[in-house]
Amino acid sequence: TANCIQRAMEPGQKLFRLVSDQFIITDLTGRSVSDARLLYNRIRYEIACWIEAHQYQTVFTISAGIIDTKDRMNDYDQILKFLEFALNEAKLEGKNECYLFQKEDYHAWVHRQKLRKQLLHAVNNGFCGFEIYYQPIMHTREHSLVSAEALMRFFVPADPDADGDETGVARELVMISPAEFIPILEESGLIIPVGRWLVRTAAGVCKEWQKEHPGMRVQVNLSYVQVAKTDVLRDVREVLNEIGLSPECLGVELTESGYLDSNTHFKKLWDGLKKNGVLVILDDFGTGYSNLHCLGDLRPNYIKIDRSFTLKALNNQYEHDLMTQIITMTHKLGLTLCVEGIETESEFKKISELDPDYIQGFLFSRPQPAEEFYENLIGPAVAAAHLTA
Ligand code: G
Ligand code: G
Ligand code: MN
Repeated sequence: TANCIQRAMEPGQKLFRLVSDQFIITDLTGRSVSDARLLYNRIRYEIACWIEAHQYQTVFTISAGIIDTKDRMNDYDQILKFLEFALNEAKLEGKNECYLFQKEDYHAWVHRQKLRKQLLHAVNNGFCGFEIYYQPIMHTREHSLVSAEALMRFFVPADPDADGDETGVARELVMISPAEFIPILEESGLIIPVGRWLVRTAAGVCKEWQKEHPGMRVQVNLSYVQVAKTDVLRDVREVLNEIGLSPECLGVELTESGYLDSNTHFKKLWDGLKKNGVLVILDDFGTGYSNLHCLGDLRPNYIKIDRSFTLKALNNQYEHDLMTQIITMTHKLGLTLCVEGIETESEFKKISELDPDYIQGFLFSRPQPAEEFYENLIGPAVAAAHLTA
């Protein structure tokens, strides 16, 4: 390998072996990053020739991280750290690739590492930092509360560097978006304990709410990692038994992502949940793979129309007609339908004309903590029930 690399090098460049199969090439002659890329391509060519000449008895890839040390990088340890990161990024790009070091990428990676640690710490400390927010799902015609979607939130202390406040006073908390932390939970497998905790907590909260608002339901989102790696059906049944919540008061929202389609766990879980009376909900309908074939293959109890589709239907006649037909069709199939992402009265009016069963959106309420949900939604729902009684 070293010989191949050396054949590709230019005068003034130096080759060092770092450890095992890692090398460092330095160039202090003032050549540019594009010269570094050219060098990388020549190395790959030399190695490809060597492999070919040896009848493919050995095959390997060559990944490279490139650092431009012109911007005042002269700390050897730091450069090594950056190089390790850069090489790793190249490998993540699929190997046999080269990656040019970018400070922003490095900082994003450091941030993710920190968040990963905070998530792990939270899981090991009674899920402290995790919160569940609830967003109401309303009956379109009756304007009444039917269910709540449980949505995960994660809070971390504000960065102490940001405000320089070292007085020991409890620091402010900042909320991390699930779009950011759920992928990390999934990668690390932590989604499994956190997901179990969420189902248990949300089911318990729903049971409490039912004391005042009988028939109240709760809906949880499941990610494909949970489906693939744990026995979700067993977990769900255990929780329902323990809490004493009827299965039809728990909804499980799943998104068909193409991956799940071919997964036997997924079909088994889906059918098992249905057989046990739990509501199976096809989330994000109208995006990605959550499309017509799912209605046939999966036969969900109910489907949720994604906000992106709702927006199109609000702004375009053709999409509006399409949504009208989809709602008519799902009703003919005996399925329930929820339209997501309604933010204003005028949107509500326009979408109501299509007669979807349920509506979810900021118009009724943003996702909020259980106590606030209780005050703002359960209370008024109970009062309304008394009025009609
Ligand atoms: O609440 P918000 O719009 O920020 O959520 C962003 C995304 O995170 C949504 O797609 C939502 O489905 C997802 N999400 C929120 N809570 C959970 C959860 O508990 N489990 C999983 N798998 N996804 C969640
Ligand atoms: O992917 P999923 O359908 O689970 O995403 C649900 C998310 O959609 C919730 O986390 C919620 O924050 C978000 N959401 C719900 N209603 C609205 C809305 O009216 N407008 C916008 N922009 N987002 C919404
Ligand atoms: Mn959802």
